[in-house]
Amino acid sequence: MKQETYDKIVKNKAQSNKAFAVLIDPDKINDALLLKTIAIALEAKVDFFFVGGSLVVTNTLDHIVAIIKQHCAIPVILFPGSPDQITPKADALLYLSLISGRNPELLIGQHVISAPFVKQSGLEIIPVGYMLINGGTPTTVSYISNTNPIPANKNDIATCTAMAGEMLGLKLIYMDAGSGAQHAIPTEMIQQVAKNIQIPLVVGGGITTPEKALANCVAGADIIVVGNAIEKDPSLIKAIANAIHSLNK
Ligand code: 1GP
Repeated sequence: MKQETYDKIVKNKAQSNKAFAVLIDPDKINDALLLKTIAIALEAKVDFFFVGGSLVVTNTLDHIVAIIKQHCAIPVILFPGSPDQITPKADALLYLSLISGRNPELLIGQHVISAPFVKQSGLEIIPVGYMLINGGTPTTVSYISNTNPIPANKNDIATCTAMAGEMLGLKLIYMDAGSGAQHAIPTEMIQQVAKNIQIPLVVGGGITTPEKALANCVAGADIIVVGNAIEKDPSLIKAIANAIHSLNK
């Protein structure tokens, strides 16, 4: 099985280097904006593109990934809201199990149904323990997934959930307050989770400033994901990338 993208993530972590992933939601982008975003991302040395959304109503995923691959070598990682959000043109797939929730469909059910199709895609598969953290308002992902997010002040629940995910063999923990969250995940929670797992930690949802991105990295996040804020102001990419990469050797 392919492992190039995951190896890159692990190597970054081993060197204590922090990475920045720009999230592209296929519903919220057009070709012109995508090309502009790619140009800025190249200049800012963005590490990854994540592509996906909890509700994708357009049929442009394949097209969007093709355009990114055509214009740059930044790895494209699918972040699917459902098993049909897959294209073999990407470099890797976040194979998400929603371990903060108790909806069996999103823990294993949909994986069983889509397994042959996912395998056939030839994509690099990265098994991910996906954890929703309460970001203040109900987000699309908590509504669609029909699960309760972990309360933002319950650091122990988040930590034990991440530890269980690691011991189950998942390769990455992704803590997400949900796209457009009112409050990003508190740094104290990130710190406690990061201290208790060895696998890389991805943090996203409601991050809108370089300061918060930097604070999350100092707290122990290995990859910061930003979508919403960048859609509104693509020039933020440079400032956030600089903040995150300022910690790297
Ligand atoms: C959402 O973590 C991502 O799943 C990014 O969130 O769009 O709020 O940056 P934002």
